[in-house]
Amino acid sequence: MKIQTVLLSTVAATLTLALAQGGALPKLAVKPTYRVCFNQSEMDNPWRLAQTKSMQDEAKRLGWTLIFTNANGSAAKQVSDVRSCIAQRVDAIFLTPREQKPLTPIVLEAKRAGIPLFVIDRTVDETVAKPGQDFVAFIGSDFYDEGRRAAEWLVKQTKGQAKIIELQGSTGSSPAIDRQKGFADYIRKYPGIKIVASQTGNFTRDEGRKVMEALIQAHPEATAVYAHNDEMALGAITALETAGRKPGKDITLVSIDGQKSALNAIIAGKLGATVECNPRFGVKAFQTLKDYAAGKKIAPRLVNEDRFFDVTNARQMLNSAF
Ligand code: GYE
Repeated sequence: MKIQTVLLSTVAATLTLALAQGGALPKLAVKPTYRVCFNQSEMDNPWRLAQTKSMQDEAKRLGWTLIFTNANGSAAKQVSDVRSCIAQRVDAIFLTPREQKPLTPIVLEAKRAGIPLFVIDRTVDETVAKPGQDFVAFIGSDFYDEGRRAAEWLVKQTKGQAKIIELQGSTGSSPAIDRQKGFADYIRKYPGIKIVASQTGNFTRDEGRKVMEALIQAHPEATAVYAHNDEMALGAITALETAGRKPGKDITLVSIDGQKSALNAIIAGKLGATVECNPRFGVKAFQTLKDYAAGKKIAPRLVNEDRFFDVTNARQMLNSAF
């Protein structure tokens, strides 16, 4: 490396660090109502719809003004959505970052602008922007553990023998990264369990179906599917049936989210199990904001409790699923 490059990258690293670590979190006054932003990443599956509804319902119940933006699956649009919330001087921001890295600098920008920001559902790059330091808190599920739980079920169900096709979530998103890792770390100690192919289906049913169409052609030996969300698992079921396979019989599927249609697929014997990922954030997110304004100590990570659904409880839990 040339000396200038070394110097430049050192300056850049120091700057990032200074920006990330400078100063306390912005304060929030106690008020009867607030004007807050909710910056959603996309609205293309039941999970997102349920999450948005839960935020809107709670804002309505409290009589707060909720400015809602939808990035339509574009990290760049989401950055400008947050920036426009900063420009509007809202009281606080709830951000559900589509991807980790591209959404990290804007979190630091909100802090510099004096606006408290809550990261909900997915997270940012926490080595650069830290919960409790650069943003108030992360509220969401433990995605690593969701991946681990899916693996644990699959290993048991297949008695330690499986050739797995993995359908990953949106590339660069924290649930895709952590669900991949939690699963991979767990299966490492089982020599009979192998991932034969892994590709992104972008968390959508249609892409899940298309990707599975191609992968099952290339890997007819597959005996299991691990999908990072239910929508992709449901798409995969369609693709597998078209290819003449029998989901639930000659191929075992496990996924994550716990939406109603997935529970119905479990009842129909096609999907094996799904780890819940609770999308109902409204009450918790708004309560955390109120606690923060009141000066209470907020834990940097507020982790949601997630249930687990399989043939033993799907029918009974159906009504409580989203
Ligand atoms: O699993 C998926 C959604 O970020 C946890 O995103 C969320 C995930 C969820 O699109 O269905």
